[in-house]
Amino acid sequence: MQIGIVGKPNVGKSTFFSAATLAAVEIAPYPFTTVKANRGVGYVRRQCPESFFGVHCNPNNAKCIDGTRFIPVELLDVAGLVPDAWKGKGLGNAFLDELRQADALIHVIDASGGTDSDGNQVPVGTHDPVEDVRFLERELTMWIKSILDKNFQKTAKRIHLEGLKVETMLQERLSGLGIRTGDISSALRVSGLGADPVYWTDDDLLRLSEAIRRVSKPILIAANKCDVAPEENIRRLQSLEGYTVVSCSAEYELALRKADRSGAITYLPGSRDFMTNSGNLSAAQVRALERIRSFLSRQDTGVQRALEEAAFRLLDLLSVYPVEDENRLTNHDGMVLPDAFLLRRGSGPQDLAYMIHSDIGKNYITAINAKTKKPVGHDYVLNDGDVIKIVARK
Ligand SMILES: Nc1nc2c(ncn2[C@@H]2O[C@H](COP(=O)(O)OP(=O)(O)O)[C@@H](O)[C@H]2O)c(=O)[nH]1
Ligand SMILES: [Mg+2]
Repeated sequence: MQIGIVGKPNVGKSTFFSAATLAAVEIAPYPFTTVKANRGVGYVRRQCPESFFGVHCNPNNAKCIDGTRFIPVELLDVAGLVPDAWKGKGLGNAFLDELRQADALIHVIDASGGTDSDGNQVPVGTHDPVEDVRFLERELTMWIKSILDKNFQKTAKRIHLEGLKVETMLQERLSGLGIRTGDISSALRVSGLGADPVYWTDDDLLRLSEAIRRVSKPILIAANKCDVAPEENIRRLQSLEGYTVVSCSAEYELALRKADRSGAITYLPGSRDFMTNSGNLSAAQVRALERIRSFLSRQDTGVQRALEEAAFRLLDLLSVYPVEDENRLTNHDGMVLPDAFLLRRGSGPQDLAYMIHSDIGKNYITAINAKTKKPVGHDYVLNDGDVIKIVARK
């Protein structure tokens, strides 16, 4: 699963990204951590099934603290988006192309209204953050439309003359955009378009692009800089229809995680409290921590919650634990409940098998539910917290 952190310059994307990817506890390096500088791993929390089984887990791809599993998700810090990026302005299409593989977006907004449309600093309260929401929607929609527009008439004629399926053509054009089969059909349905694209107008294509954006790149709004934002701005963002909005202070979350790292405090991401450990903090550090503590008495910093809302609300993901021995709950090295995977709701055991390895997916026979110790039925769909042994042909 990949979540893109997007927004115009200076809203706090990199701060959010650094905070979310600064592991509070030492975690084994995950394969994709080294891919690129702007890629990193964040963690979403789920209750570990260890308590259900009365065992103690040995996590491999994550950490488990007091029965809470921190499960990895890949995060992508995307360079600042400026108006008309879809036409190639600024980093333009390079920026947008980075988003191709993203399953969901966290749109970081300066809710304080202290950053103008181009990312310049302006006095707090002078820019309307709701404008930024519409701006990103438009950039993404126009980007998708520009992909559909290329040689559209020619392709439409071919479909018309040869009686081809329009879904196939759209799927081809949008391949690499992380769009699932089914999403295209539902986008076509929503936009009320006929099967023959020769008759589609430019407006039709715009509506279709809009519908495709909604299904393929769901957006969560992180109303950032809420530590300095006027209350009114947060309220207006929260009342936007069709959006999940999380008010955030990426700066406070980063400060807390750094202080935790240094040993000055003990802080668990997402919590509303921390413990001060060291007596030799400077007066300035003490004041900063007190300011954050008073902020936490009103709300958490929002960073952890934003990731979890994106994973579990927008993407509707489930956590599933594959094991090789359904009685001991171990992998081949004897580690108990080693890995947690995130899958979309509606996935079956064979989807899990494919995630582990394509060969295991191909050779899949059945699966055993470790909670019941019984093979699952043919049309079994996975539940959150399932522990599954895959049975595959050797
Ligand atoms: N008050 C406040 N400032 C923040 C917050 N997050 C980021 N900033 C500041 O906003 C500026 C831009 O942050 P940066 O992460 O570089 O933004 P980016 O260009 O979107 O990556 C920096 O001065 C940050 O310290 C926040 O939650 N609250
Ligand atoms: Mg940045």
